[in-house]
Amino acid sequence: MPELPLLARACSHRDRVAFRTAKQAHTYQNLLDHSARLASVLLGATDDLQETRVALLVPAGPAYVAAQWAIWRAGGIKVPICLSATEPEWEYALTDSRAAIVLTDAPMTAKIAPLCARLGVRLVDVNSPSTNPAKALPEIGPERRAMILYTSGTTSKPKGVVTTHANIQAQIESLVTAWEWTAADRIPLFLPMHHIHGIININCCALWSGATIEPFAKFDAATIFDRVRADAYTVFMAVPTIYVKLIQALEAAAPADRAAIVGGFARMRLMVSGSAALPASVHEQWTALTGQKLLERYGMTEIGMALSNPFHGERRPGAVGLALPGVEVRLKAETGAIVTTEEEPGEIQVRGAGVFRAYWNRPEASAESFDDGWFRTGDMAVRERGYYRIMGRLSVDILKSGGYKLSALEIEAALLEHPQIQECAVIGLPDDTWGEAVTAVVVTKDATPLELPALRDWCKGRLSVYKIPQRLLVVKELPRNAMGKVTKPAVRALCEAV
Ligand code: MCA
Ligand code: AMP
Repeated sequence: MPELPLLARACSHRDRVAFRTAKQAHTYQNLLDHSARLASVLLGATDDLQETRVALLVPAGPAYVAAQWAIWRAGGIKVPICLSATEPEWEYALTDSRAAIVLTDAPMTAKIAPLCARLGVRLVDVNSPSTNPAKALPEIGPERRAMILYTSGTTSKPKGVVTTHANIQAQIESLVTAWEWTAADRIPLFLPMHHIHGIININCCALWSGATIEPFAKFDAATIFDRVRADAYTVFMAVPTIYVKLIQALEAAAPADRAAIVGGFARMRLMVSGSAALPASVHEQWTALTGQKLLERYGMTEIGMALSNPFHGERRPGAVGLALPGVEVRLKAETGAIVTTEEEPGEIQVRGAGVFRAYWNRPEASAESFDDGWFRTGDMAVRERGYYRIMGRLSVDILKSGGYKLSALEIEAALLEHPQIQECAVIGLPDDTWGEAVTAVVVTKDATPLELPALRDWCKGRLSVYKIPQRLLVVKELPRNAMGKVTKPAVRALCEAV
């Protein structure tokens, strides 16, 4: 029997279906067997990977989970990387984490093999044949480091967020309890598998519970609608941009189709939104269309989920509810005092077993991000009629677009490599579909015109698609304060004026 609780629980559901695809059903036992074989391959001549970093480049599905469990069973740290990232972005994650192995599948092998060869990283296929004889697997304690997730912040390059097995278990148990997951649940999974939303909230919670996941290579409204009208799901989780896209697609559907699809949504026991602010208008539109009251929650890579509207009780549009089980939340005012009354804003600070261990190899950033044992989220909130409401972020250099957290500084650094760009400032402007649209305000080196399509083309291969500016404003000079520093509020005002 495997030691890790997540795997022990999988054993207790061994005959249930963990993944269902259009072609096949995969039981929990299939995943356990696959992961044991692969753990043996990863171990090779060693008995324990001893926290070796293993990058994971596999789409959502049974092979992803087999690989994740194999890394953990062999004693490694899983570093999931973005399937659609550019080569420089992959290289950064592999070198920063000092990954020794990349685990991937046949379709991705050709894409990453040259980089692995250049960096001297071992490339392992997730479907490698088993070693003979199978190796004994090491004992894995809860305090062992399990995962590094790269997240953008106020530094130019993303930081690695390190969580232990105990942190991950706490994050899962909190949500399974709050949202009453059971083995009877069925959920689609179309979110990327290098972020908490896909990894923990959907994948790990479902598998902890013995539930069934339907994986998709990417989000596609028409595909999802076909399954929703067939009552394929009991639970649904997505980012606000996806709800906006679903509303647009539902409104465009023929009335008879729309009625059938809406019926499928209405019959689900839970629909969740998170990763970015859900506009109250979208919340209300969704209820008007489907009768479902979305449950909005708030979380962060460093802490998992922290605040949630209740499963039973009022789900208030524009609010994120209360602290989840096992999570302590406080607001700290600008004065340094802990907020004790309603209507007074403060920074959200979080404490609990799900809070990450540290940033990978960044002791100073790790120390700075805690305030007397509480994690400083950098998000402002206020309590109103009992519930927290998110007001925004402390840093203007962090954007959220399509549910992805982006660093303005990282995008600015990339744009400054452009031969025509002298100076630039990146901000997020409100956008009905994406939440925020990446907007670049630039000063060019000469009078040669710089157009958005050409700039976007140039960015391809350098930046992931969601980091590429959607809007461009060319100006003579960037607004600066008395100290000569570019001021982002003034940059925003400039954009709003045109
Ligand atoms: C893509 N496009 C964009 C953006 N992204 N345009 C503006 N802003 C963007 N952010 C454009 C592309 O350029 C392309 O344009 C077209 O949209 C289709 O691109 P594609 O990549 O196919 O888009 P998509 O597949 O429709 O993606 C939309 C998406 C995706 C499904 C909403 O962005 C997504 O999966 N987001 C979720 C991210 C997530 O899981 N975040 C959670 C992290 P053209 O057609 O002109 O080429 S946060 C987290 O984990 C915390 C803990 C939490 O609280 O949950
Ligand atoms: P990430 O680092 O990608 O995990 O993103 C975490 C950030 O997403 C948080 O710090 C918030 O700024 C934002 N976020 C997540 N959920 C919500 C929400 N329900 N409302 C507003 N912002 C959110």
